[in-house]
Amino acid sequence: MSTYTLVIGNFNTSSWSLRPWLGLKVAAIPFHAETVNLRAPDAKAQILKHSPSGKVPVLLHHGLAIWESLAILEYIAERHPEDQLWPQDEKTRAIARSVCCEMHSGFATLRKNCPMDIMGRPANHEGVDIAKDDIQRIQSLWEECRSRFGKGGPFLFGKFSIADAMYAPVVTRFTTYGVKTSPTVQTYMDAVWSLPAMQEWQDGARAEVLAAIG
Ligand SMILES: N[C@@H](CCC(=O)N[C@@H](CS)C(=O)NCC(=O)O)C(=O)O
Repeated sequence: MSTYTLVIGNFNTSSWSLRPWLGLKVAAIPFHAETVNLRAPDAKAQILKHSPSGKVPVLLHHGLAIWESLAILEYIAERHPEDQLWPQDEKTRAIARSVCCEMHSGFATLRKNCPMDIMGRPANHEGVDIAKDDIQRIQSLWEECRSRFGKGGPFLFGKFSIADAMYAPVVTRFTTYGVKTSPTVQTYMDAVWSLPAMQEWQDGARAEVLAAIG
């Protein structure tokens, strides 16, 4: 039986929830997902029952509540070293952490103007132009990771790592808003989308959106 409970928000829109959920799924670590509909009037009260920050995701484990997506992924990586959720080489791992921190603390213009909306496909979304500097930085970051560290597989550091979990919501945004990508970036995005766990998350988003329109 799983000892982890991950409290998450909506599949279609909760970008921070997707990150640890994907890490746990790809590493095949059993967990129970408890969802909170962030649009419900009592959403804040529901979250506050578990999370001191009043935000999701939060991981519940043996009486501990661990909040903040990156802290959750770090906790999982420490408890399951055999899953190699960080690159094994010390210097490469340091770069992977930089890449993750840049996502966790940055790209506010992209996050604000191109919010995650997995099932949406708005035409000519003006947010793409507003966020062009963030989009350019992310694409060059992905290209650099792929060329310097990507030899062992299709992900940023070859094998799937926490860096891919952190950027998965950006992959969905680029798809939703039809962002123009280089061939290298497109190939990377295809690899993320072809993860069975991404398909499962997308199925959750589809079901949620269909339920909302009745
Ligand atoms: N820095 C946090 C961000 C968490 C966050 O903003 N979560 C959103 C959902 S994606 C949330 O809980 N929103 C509900 C609210 O603020 O009331 C993390 O990395 O986990």
